[in-house]
Amino acid sequence: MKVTVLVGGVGGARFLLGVKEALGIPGSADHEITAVVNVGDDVWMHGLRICPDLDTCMYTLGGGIDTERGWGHAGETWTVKEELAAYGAEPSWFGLGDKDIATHLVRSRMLRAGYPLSQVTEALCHRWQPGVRLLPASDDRVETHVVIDNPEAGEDSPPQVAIHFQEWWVRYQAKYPAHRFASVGAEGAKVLPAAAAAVAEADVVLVAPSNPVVSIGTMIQIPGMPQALVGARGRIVGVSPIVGGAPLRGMADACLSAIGVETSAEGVGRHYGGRAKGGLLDGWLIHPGDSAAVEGCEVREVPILMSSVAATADMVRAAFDLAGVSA
Ligand code: FO1
Repeated sequence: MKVTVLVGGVGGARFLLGVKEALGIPGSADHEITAVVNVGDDVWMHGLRICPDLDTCMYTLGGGIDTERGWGHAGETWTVKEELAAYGAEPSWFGLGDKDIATHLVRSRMLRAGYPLSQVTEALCHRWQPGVRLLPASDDRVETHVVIDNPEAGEDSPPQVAIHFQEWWVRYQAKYPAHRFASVGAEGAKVLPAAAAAVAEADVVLVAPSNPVVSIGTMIQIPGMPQALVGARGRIVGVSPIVGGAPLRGMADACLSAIGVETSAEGVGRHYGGRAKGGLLDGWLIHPGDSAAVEGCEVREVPILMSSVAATADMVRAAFDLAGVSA
């Protein structure tokens, strides 16, 4: 069976562990998983191209993630970060670990040599063996920037500024309300052809419980992706990232309120829309106790807390069942 998963960062990586478990990977040879990963969080820092969601998936699936943080290497050290701070080299608010920097050095050198991000990712994955094909949603730059009230507003400075998503997320912990999100580069970008094909040809497409605005939302708007989703031969089933009116981790609520969407399983389900009504979803999994009516989409209540790989695998099997497929 061919399974394609739309994923963002930490939540998406944990979800992929459950998809592997549900399909008996590694081991079974008659299933393949393709993860189409958000590139909107990607950023140039200190001359290095950092791809947080691709790296989080690669490290998590390859067994190198720091499970406490959910990002970066296990057993990390921060010597280079301290040295950069000693030089006053900004940004100092972003946690670049020594081991993680090796990944960014290899990636940046390959990008500068002209390799597309998809080939860079394939090369990095030779080391990590994630057991899942990791594809960036695009080889092009499509960065999420956030419009906020200017933190240093003065009489001659603009009332609003656009900052990179990472600055909003990491430096400011989203404490400045986002007026809107801008996908810088989206107009000239195109979906990675292999990612579009993976969506179109899959027996089932799963939408991971990632941030519906800045991970899933940005990805499905990349030119070419909507067409792939409309033409997908398999059913498209999503898992709510919101349980009991709150996100399980991260700050999806801050993102949802910025676009005027209610922070609830129903709000997100309606935001994605039912596929029979021109939206994304054929099916929508929500947690017991939540309720959601989404026109043109079948909603089911199953436990969706990723409390263990086994629990996540159960949720994935429920998604397969809702999609009318079985491993
Ligand atoms: N998240 C933080 O909250 N603080 C950090 O200092 C930080 C550094 C970092 C470095 C590399 C990387 O791949 C991810 C990193 N993240 C950090 C996580 C990242 O900002 C978010 O996980 C994603 O961008 C959102 O999914």
